[in-house]
Amino acid sequence: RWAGPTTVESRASLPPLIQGENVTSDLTSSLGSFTRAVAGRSPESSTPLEVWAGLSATIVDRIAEDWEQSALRASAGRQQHYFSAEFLMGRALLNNLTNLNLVDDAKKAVEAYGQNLSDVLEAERDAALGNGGLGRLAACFLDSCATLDLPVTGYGILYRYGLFKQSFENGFQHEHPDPWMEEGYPFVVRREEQSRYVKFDDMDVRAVPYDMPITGYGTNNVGTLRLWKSEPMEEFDYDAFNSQRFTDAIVERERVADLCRVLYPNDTTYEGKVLRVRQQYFFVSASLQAMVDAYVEKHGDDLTGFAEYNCIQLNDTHPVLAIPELMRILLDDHGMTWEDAWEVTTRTFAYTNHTTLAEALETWEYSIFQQLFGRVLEIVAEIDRRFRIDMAQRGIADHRVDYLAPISNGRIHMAWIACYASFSINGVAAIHTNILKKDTLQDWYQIWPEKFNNKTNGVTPRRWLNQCNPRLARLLDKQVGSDAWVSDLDLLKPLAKKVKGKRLINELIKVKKANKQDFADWIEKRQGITINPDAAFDVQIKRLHEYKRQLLNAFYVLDRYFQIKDDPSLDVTPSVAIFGAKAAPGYFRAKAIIKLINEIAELVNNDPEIGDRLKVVFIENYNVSPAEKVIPAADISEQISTAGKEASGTGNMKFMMNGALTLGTLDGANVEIVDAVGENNAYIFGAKEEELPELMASYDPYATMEATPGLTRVVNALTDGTLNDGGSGMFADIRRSLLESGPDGSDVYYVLGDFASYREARDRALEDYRDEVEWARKCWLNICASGRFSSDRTIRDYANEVWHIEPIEK
Ligand code: GL2
Repeated sequence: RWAGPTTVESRASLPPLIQGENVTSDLTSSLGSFTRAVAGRSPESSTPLEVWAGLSATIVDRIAEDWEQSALRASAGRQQHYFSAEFLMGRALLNNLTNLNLVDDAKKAVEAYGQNLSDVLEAERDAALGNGGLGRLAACFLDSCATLDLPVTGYGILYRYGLFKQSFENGFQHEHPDPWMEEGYPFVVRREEQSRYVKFDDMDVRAVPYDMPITGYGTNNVGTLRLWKSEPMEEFDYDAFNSQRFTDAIVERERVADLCRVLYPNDTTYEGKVLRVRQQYFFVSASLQAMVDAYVEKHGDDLTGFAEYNCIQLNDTHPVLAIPELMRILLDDHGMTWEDAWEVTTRTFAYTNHTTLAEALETWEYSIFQQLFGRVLEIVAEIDRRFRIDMAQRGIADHRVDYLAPISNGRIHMAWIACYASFSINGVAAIHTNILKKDTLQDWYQIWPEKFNNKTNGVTPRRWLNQCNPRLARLLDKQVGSDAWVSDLDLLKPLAKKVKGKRLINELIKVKKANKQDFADWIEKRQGITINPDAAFDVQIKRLHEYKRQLLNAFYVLDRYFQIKDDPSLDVTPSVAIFGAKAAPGYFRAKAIIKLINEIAELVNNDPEIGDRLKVVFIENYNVSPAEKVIPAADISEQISTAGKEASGTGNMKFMMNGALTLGTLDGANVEIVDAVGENNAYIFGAKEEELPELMASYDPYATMEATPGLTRVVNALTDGTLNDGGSGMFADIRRSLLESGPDGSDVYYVLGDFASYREARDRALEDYRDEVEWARKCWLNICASGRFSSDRTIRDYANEVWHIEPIEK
């Protein structure tokens, strides 16, 4: 078990899962061998990164046979396949050590060479093959599938560069490449012999799978994440290399490698770039070929039964090209009729929608498809033709048909293809699924209500509680009487009745204090900022987006700053506003908000009159690993999106599990969090989703600003010289977005409209925070009520209601 940055402990009472004569000495000797092989020197003089590589290889060595057996067992029956352009995995080593119950032994093994496990674990780079919630959800799902012994494989892309690294220079965000596996990465294994060819009209590429083992908690079942890498068809184009065209040949090789080079850094918006659609086709084509080949090998080349044995979940529209591609494979490679192929296809796919934001619904220019894959376009056109006939027969009005058709206005509509061809369509929280039904996908809902279902997101309690918060985990072990809660989080529910227990609550207070001290030490060391661990830690960590309203949070901080300046003796609960966020490199206004928060931090943190009453921390290069540090230390969880805009959110669940109280709007899964814990144990504010249309119709942001005490001063600070945007004009742009009329202004996210209500709720939370015991009781109730936000629950629901798969027989 990971016990913060300085010590590592594990649950000593449990026997290691891998039984052996002497696990520790075995581990020590294989760690020695693998480290020597990687580092080419003794483990004692190797760097922590080299020992990390050695220990990681040791783990892969340990699980290799279980992995092989699990894959065999899974392929015996019906299987589920999870297609996703993003898997935000984070670090792997501690996760695997914990699952195998080898933390203690690893610690001893590492120490036998004079090394320290914490340093070794901290040397690991995050596998940041995703942008945010959508990618991290895929990672949590794989963890739950392995733990629940379900036959599920993930498929994605082996990006050479993960999500960019963020630095702040003079408060501005700068982006740097993240070559995350340049120094070697033992947790993926190249499966050369499983390579497939993917054909584009303008190039052919070889797809080579790199498989990552996914261990589960308390099981020897090991799942697989298959990440495809693009390579030239042949290692050398000998003719070209041996002629004057040597450089052309090199350039061509690079063109192929380019395909997987980089993850597109947009969260909830899409970029209509040729390379992006190439990436999408590349990984779905390779994955489908492998699936179909495996089917043929087992069942022969009659593919009519394919959907009995295989189901594919499409994680958003990014992999939707799999629909026409499966049609192509069935028609062209296996000679099926259109009708039979369509029957198989429409019984294979299930589609998850992750956002209602219009800018996220992928559509591709017709001409891009023409250029890249004419045959796939032909198939899409035939789907479109038959769709129009089908709809006409159902009596759907022409203009509706035209709107919903796969091809309209010279563009291909990926979400419409998904809705038409999938047997299941789901949203990711109750409110989100309802918005899909009544709004975004209303026509589809009218035609096929039975396709629609909700699957509220969840997060894995292994990484997001057991590993990142060992102190709380140990307290829960004691209360439950075992570690059974780690794979059955509902076991925490009955513990709610212990909320009056003085001793328990005091222990919880101690846990939180120690976690806060750890975070304070970590951030001091990392960024040189000193914070008071007794202050309330108020945390907003998520991608930077206007709809998530980091601006509302920043305005509160500024307002409080001005209040203290007005009355230097003001008695307020000391608090630290903690932010972590990356902005998409091309999202100007999101970058402006980052600069703004950094300027506010500069102003507030350096004002001696403010002291400990208010501090602002912006965690640089926020990612999975920093999240694991800050979530266990949080007191207040900021979930303040404009109602109706955040499909679910998953950070909200992680905070709840770790005993932070939600300060939020009735949006996404916040609605269900409040429902689970009761409104007295959360701080809810702001306009509701159903109220907003009417509110917006008569909304006057300027008048609202003027009518809200203190708000004008805050908004004016953007441009009156209080804050400095380095002459970029960024802050004036923020002000315009709020106050000016027109489509780019008008405060469309209702920041000023919700300000008063937000301020009231946050003030109230900070006031309540002063009563340490009462506060901790609310935290306890949140922890105990978090069971339904375990991704185990989500995955069970998918498995039973959509995938129709059973745990594999062992
Ligand atoms: C998102 C949603 O914005 C977020 O609310 C949700 O929790 C996740 C996972 O379902 O999906 N949709 C999306 O496109 N991204 C998300 O994080 N990037």
